[in-house]
Formats: sequence, structure tokens, C-alpha cells
Amino acid sequence: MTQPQPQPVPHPLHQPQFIQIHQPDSARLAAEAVLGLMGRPATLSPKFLYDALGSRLFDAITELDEYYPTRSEAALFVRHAAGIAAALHAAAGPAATLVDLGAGNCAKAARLFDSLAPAGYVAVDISVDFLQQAVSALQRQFPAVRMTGVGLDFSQHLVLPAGLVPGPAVVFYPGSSIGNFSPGEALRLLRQARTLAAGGALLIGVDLLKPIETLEAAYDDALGVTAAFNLNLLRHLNRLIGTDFQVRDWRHVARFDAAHSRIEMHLEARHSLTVRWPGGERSFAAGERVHTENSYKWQRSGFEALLRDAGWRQVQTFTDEREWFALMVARAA
Ligand code: AVJ
Repeated sequence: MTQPQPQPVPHPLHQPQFIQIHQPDSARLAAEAVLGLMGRPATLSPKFLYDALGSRLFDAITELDEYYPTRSEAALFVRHAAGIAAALHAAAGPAATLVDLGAGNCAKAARLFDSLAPAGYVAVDISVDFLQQAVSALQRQFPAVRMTGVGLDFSQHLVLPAGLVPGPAVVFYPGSSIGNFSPGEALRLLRQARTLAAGGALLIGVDLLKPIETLEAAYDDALGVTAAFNLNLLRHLNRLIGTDFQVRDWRHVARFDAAHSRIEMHLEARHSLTVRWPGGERSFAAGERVHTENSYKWQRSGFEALLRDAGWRQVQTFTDEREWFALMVARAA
């Protein structure tokens, strides 16, 4: 006589899906870079900061003493863990889909899994290649969660393929990346996020206004890592469009512009020079600049008002004593 074997409890074991929505083709990127280089003033999108080395330099920035945003945000997640979890549950209900904007290595979202218990996870980043490894690893850790990696430049248009978000979503946008957008662009993105959330919630990291010395040090650190991050854009362009930029001819500049409430990063020509590439050239006078990034610093009340303008309701702010950084949770109306 054999003992009856215990029946295994059936539960779904998922495999991650991967979709590339718009392939960032290098011809189009190169054309965009040339247009920016010819502008007066010359302006390049901060996305050109992130080639392979640029992404590693950004990771190094997050470990600098002067760069407070990453550390401040991480502390808020610990300090307000229970409050944030309760706010998200109240706003989105159980078994929501977690939509991670700019997911990268998925580490920040992974820390939400235990408290949020999402039914699905959609990791969005500019290239699906960045997501393969991280999403696959997370899927092995949480086999019952339906996971999708989506390659999409959501700064252009934040819309996901039908069916990926079957019910209410928690849209997760950490890191104060919203700071790269002007108030008008941010409003548009937050409206699209509200539509995407389908009655769910938003969890967003916002960098707040603080003393100028603190802001400028965070974007011009003593070790020169941020300078290297900014200057590396020139090496990226040399590969992308065949320019002959010499990094030594340029200087990193980071200044707070009070009128726009933003840190601006520029590359400044150390002397007059001409940059050449197949099909064009551009001369720069000594001291002339290429504008490479804006990082807006919000007042708490200003960003709360922006969220309401974008149709978000019941905004809850989780912050530190100094109000240096905020995590905001809101409900899609
Ligand atoms: C990734 C856009 C949040 O603005 O602080 C860091 C980028 N630039 N140091 C920021 C950045 C220079 C960063 N964001």
C-alpha cells in the first residue's frame, strides 16, 4: 500500500515577454544630434548622456557625497514604507499592475513587490535590451507575477499596447527623472500617465528646491564624476555622427537658473574651435556652450498643484524634515 502523495497546489508560472515598440534607429538619432549641434545655442537632449559608459558614470554619481537625490529617496522609501504601501493599496486596490517608467535594473521596483503584491509588472525603458536580464531575474524571484519588458521612449508618447495593463495600474516614476522635463512637458507626461493608470495610482519621486550651493555641488562634484558624465556626451556624439570633438577642449558647467528653477548643465568651449563631421561643421567661440541637460527643482506645493492639473487626486506627500526630496502618491480620478 502506498501513501497518497500530497497534491501540488497549482499556480501559474510565467515567463517574461519582451516588446520593442519603437526601435531607436541610429540614423534618426544622428539627425537629431546634428540638428541640436547646429542650433543657436547648441542644445542636445540629455538622452545623449546615456551610452554604455554614461550609464555607468550615472550609477557612480548616485554614490557621491554631494549627490543627495538617490540617497534621500531611498531613505524615504524606508521611513515611509507603511504609509506608502497603505496609500497605494487605497488608491489602486489589490492585484494592480506595476508600471515602472525608466526601469533600468528594476532594483527600485523589486523592493515594492512584497508590500504591493502586484498581479503584473511592466518594465519600460528606452531599449528593451537593457531590460532582458533584470526582468528575467525578477521573474525567477516572483514566478506568479505576469512580467513584460517594453522598449519605448515614453518621453515622446506614453502609451502601452492594449492588454498589457488589464486593470488599475500603479505607475512608478522614481529618481526625480521628471525633473528633466519642463513644467509643460511634465504636465503632458503626467496626464498620459493618468490615462495609463486606468483608475489606479501614481508613485513619483520629485526633487525639491533647496539652497543653491547644495544644488550646484550635486551637479559639479569634487571628484569630477558629473563632469566626466557630461563630457562623455562628446565621445558618444563622435561615435554616433562622426564628429571630431576633443574632450580636452571642453569644460563642464553646472549652474542653478533661479528664473526657471532648474539646474542647467552645459559644455563650454575652452577656446575658439571648429567641430567637423561627415556633411557638416560648427564653429564655437571661446566660452560658447552646448546645453546638455535641465534638472528642474520643484516646490512641494507647486508639484502637488501640477499633479492636480494633470487630473490626479488625493495627492499624498512623503518627505524628510528639510523637504529636500518628496515621494508623492496620487489617485487617478
Ligand atoms: C537622472 C535626470 C534624475 O537630474 O539629477 C545627475 C541626471 N545629471 N547628475 C538628475 C543627472 C547630472 C539626474 N536624473
